[in-house]
Amino acid sequence: MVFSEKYTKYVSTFFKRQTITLCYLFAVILSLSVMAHATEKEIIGGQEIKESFEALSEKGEIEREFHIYITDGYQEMADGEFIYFWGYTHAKDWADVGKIDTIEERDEKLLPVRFPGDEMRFKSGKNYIVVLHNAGWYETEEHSGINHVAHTIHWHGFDLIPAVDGIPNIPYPAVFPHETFRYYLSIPEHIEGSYMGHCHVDSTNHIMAGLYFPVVIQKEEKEIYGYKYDREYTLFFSEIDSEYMEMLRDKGDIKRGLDWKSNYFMLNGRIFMDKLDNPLSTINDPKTRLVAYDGETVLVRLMAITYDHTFMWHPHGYHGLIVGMDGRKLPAPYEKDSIRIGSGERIDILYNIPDFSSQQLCLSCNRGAGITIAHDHNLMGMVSNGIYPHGGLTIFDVRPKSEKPKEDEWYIK
Ligand SMILES: [Cu+2]
Repeated sequence: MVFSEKYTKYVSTFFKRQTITLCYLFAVILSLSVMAHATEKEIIGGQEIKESFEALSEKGEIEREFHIYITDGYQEMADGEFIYFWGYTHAKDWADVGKIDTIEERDEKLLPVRFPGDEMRFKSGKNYIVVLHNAGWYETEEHSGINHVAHTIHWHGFDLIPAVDGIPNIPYPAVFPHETFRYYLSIPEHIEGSYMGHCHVDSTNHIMAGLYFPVVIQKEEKEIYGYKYDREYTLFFSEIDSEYMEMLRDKGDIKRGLDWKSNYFMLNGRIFMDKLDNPLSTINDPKTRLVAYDGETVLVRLMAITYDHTFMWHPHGYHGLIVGMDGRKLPAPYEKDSIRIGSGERIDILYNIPDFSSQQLCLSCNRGAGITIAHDHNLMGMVSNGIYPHGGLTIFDVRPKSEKPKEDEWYIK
């Protein structure tokens, strides 16, 4: 072999070896980077609906993508108790923050989890994608039977096709820890009103544990079914059994569904406390204290999730005009002062606050600014942990027009 041939062979072998080494190094770096950015596993749903939404996305016709996470936590109640629960939460602006692996990561990336979860709001005639992430449990005992459970979102009242309706295995599997599922939602032009989302896996355990949140579909700003209003509140009644929840956290025996015995009855996940300045009480929550100004019309979107309690919403001082139920306009609205609501129902009620701002005659008599109470009149619901009036009670806090802020900065959208 002449020198030049020998040299060529040497150089070629060298480069082959280098290439193999480089490929190996590249593979190692790639797998390390994949490990460092381990992603969630996406559960593949309906291809047809996915493709149609990809086409809408290319045309810029997806109004918004929401990312919602399921995890567990403790809710501090106004009476000082901490209740273990499961809930839906999200990051700032409902952004995608990827896989959650540790409690530190969860607390850093996601807003504190609460039940009910935060309201999700859609516009009539628009398309949305909601991505459900199962972020896993962080508060359970190691041996608990509920340590590896799956969830979904059932869009209650949306009348959807099974592919995005959140019923496990009809036809797509539910979402286990570190998995995701994409819900494709097209809201028809003519649909508006009040709805809710909740999990539909082992529903008695999962829903009662706290997996529910209000949903609003809005056609026009400050208008419902053609009726104008000045401000609105969503009031979500629910009940929880703190001892059963502790059993789930510890033992996780999901076959004890008939042992549930609610000991807390709540409005927006809170109870009323007779110590009026208690910061966790219903009346000190801006979403639950019904602040209004003389002469205004207030929309109350009443919702409920219950095990077997029926709530009876009863404001003192006001009859409400029921304009919609379960996401549909009532052909003949009617007035009531005691409004029964059971699990899954939504009732849209308008309260016309009379304009007596100059008189300020009295409290609780519908003749001037002041405070009137509004509460569950099925009186079991006025007791939590055995004590009255620690239940679903809030107040109408009607203020004179002169105190009305120029800009309703606190108005809850
Ligand atoms: Cu669930």
